[in-house]
Amino acid sequence: MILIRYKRVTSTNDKARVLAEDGAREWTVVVSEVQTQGRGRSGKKWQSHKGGLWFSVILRPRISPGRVAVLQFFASNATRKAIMEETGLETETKWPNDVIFETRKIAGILVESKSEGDQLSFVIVGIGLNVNQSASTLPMGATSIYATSRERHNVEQLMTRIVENMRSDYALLEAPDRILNQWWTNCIHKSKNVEIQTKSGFRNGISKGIDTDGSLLIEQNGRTEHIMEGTLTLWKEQNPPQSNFRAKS
Ligand code: BT5
Repeated sequence: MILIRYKRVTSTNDKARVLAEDGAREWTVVVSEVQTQGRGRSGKKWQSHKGGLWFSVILRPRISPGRVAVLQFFASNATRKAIMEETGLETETKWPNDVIFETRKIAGILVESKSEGDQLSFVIVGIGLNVNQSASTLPMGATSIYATSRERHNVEQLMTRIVENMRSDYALLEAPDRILNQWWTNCIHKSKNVEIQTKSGFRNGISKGIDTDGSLLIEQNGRTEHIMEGTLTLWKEQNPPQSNFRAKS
């Protein structure tokens, strides 16, 4: 691992992209104490104050561009496992890119990539994990390791463990069933009733699994639908919206 540390950047994904364009090697990692323009999917803001872990990993996997979504699940697995190994907290995954403790979001993943024709040039895996921030500084629906356990942790140690976990599963990206199965086994909405807000409206159904293109399979009235993109809400019981989980995507 080649580690590049900053105190303050706009986004570690931006820094990593410039390095990747310049030919940086796989497993080059950019980490920053603060991000001034940390981002999530579709331009959403990612709050990145001091105390959290904000980093990006440059990868050049030999997979087709159509399979790049698998890296979200790969990175979520590595993050969930590292949290368990380093802190003992049991978290769960939520489609497509969240790690959840109980009902709150503790980590998010942002995968960005560049391809030329049917060749993937590079992938930037951006990971944000709330570590030592107190609850009052976190956005609604979020938690941190400290807010949950009252224990402070070394952010770089957590980062190293996440990267090690990614390395040990890296070869699985070419035949990703094990990555997807592991993600699904630890998924918070496995076989549960969910609602997904998509660009074309809301979809409801029982979440049944994920496909190798990253889409979520939901079943309603015996029909299975693939959802490519959206924000998922999990209903605890069958009576929305009073019992809505507050974790946001
Ligand atoms: C994500 O997006 O969850 C991806 C977050 C990726 C952050 C990392 S940090 C290192 C790298 N550099 C970056 O600039 N990004 C990556 P999404 O699923 O779109 O969720 C965004 C939503 O999460 C926001 O709209 C808020 O509701 C919520 N949110 C914002 N900041 C949060 C935080 N610190 N903890 C938990 N939730 C947060």
